[in-house]
Amino acid sequence: MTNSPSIEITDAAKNSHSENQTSWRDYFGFNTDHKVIGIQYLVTAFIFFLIAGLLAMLIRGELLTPELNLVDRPFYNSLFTMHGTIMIFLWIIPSLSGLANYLVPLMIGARDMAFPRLNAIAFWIVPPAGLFLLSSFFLPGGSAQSGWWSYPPLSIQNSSGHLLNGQLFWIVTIILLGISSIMTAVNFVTTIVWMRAPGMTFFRMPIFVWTVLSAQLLQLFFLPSLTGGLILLLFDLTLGTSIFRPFQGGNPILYQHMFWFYSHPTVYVWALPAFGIFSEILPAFSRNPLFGYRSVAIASFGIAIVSAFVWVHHMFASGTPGWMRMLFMFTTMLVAVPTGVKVLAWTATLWKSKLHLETPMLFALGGVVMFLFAGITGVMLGAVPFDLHVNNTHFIVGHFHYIVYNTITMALFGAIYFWFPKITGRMYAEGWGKLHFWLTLIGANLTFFPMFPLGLQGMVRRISSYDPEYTQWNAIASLGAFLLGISILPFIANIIGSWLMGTTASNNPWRATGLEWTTTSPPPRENFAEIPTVTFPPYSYGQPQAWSVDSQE
Ligand code: HEM
Ligand SMILES: [Cu+2]
Repeated sequence: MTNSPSIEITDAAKNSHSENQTSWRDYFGFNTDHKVIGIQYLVTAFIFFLIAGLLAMLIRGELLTPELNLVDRPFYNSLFTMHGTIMIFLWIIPSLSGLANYLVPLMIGARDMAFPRLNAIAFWIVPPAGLFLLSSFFLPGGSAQSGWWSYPPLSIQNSSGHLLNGQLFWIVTIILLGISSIMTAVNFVTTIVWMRAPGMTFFRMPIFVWTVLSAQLLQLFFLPSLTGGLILLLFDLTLGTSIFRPFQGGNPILYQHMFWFYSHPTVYVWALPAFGIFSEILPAFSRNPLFGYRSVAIASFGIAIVSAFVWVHHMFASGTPGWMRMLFMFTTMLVAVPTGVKVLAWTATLWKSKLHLETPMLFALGGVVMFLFAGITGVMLGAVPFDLHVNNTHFIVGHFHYIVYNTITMALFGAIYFWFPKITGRMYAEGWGKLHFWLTLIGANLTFFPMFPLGLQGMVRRISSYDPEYTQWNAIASLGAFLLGISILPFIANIIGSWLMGTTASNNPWRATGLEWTTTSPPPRENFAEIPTVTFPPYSYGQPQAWSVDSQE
């Protein structure tokens, strides 16, 4: 018994490959296998992560001491703009697309994504777009310098002329990456709705699949707002229109709405899959079913829906009228409800169980605890009076790095260790993994915690020199950042070394319950010898064989 849409896939697969083995050459070409594309995304994104990380080291190097001594001011502006842009659009988003690409078809019992060629096209937009953005460093006048939001009028005013070449490159890059992301979103939503194996009802899907579905629906609905805003910005920049130009009757606040209407929901495009990762790893390493599975699944949609109505909390200080501030303060606080459901479910899953503290579990536990800091400071920022006090200070930078590094990047590392045996057929080295975890946890807190007191004391963000009173906390943050830089080395050594010569992994080394663990490690070209029929709910630890396929272990 197979479901009908998989016929198209089998065709696509036949065109590109007939045998089951993937060779290293496949990774450098146009390949339609979702697993190859998943790895292409992950490796590409990781390279951009290293580049943006180097830019962060330069930023923290400059901020090590109060004086301006490493770079000049325009280049500092380039640094934080490119760091933020690359980290978001070329690390977080593509790495999560890569992970979801690899896992979702396996988890729902499909042979590939719904549109394999579209999938490959979407990927192949990313590396050239990223290189195009990087090349803007070498333009006369350098890269874009107006921050990752590119607010007008700063991003379009023609004071030096040069500034704008970099800005042009920036806008074109983000439009291209947006087109790629829309293709990806169409593909995931179609795949999850139509390609599930027999018996894989919505409420038997692993939570990771739920979170990908809700995140990709957000992409589909809200990304057009950013792309539209950027096209209008491009008009103002190149054609001399005045849509956002305040002195010629344009409205710069309109851009802020178009930007944040997407860019708040996008925070959940990153965070939801991270929650999905926690929801896979915590049950596997406590050998417990996920507590409150249905509530967690529904909460993913709850978070997605509420997150669509909070964007004005980024504009509390933009002359927003009082009633609107109150309204969006309320909706912002509301996000804590479905999020709280998840945190409670994770805690209850761990309750009174024996924890197996291998590297993926350490990263998941660390990520959940760090998320508490991120979430609590987020609710604090949702309160208008508090936000107005710390607006545009390092408190904000601290808050969102607890999300993007300490929660999401930690979750991604946990996911890579967790599924490494499945992806490569080999085990990683546990000792190196643990070293990576502890260096990350210590480094990340040393780097980002000092930003809270600094912000409360009034140190604004996006400045390259500061008053001597801020020296101590900044020195700690910079040393922490260098430690964080070092923490990546054991990771790289482990991944490359283990991939080449790690011990062979069994099909299900963690005794986890997802469908992906029932096939071989690595899985064959079309994932399953025979499409499985699902008869059990997910996370059925302590139950008999959950799937009606032969267990190969
Ligand atoms: C490698 C560790 C990292 C360090 C040491 C670091 C450090 C910093 C610092 C110091 C700033 C503030 C610059 C300023 O305001 O003058 C900053 C800004 C920023 N970072 Fe990071 N960061 C790291 C990782 C990340 C990650 C993983 C993301 C993921 C999305 C990210 C996204 C951003 C964004 C969006 C900005 C704002 C840029 C702007 O103001 O336009 N960072 N980072
Ligand atoms: Cu927001």
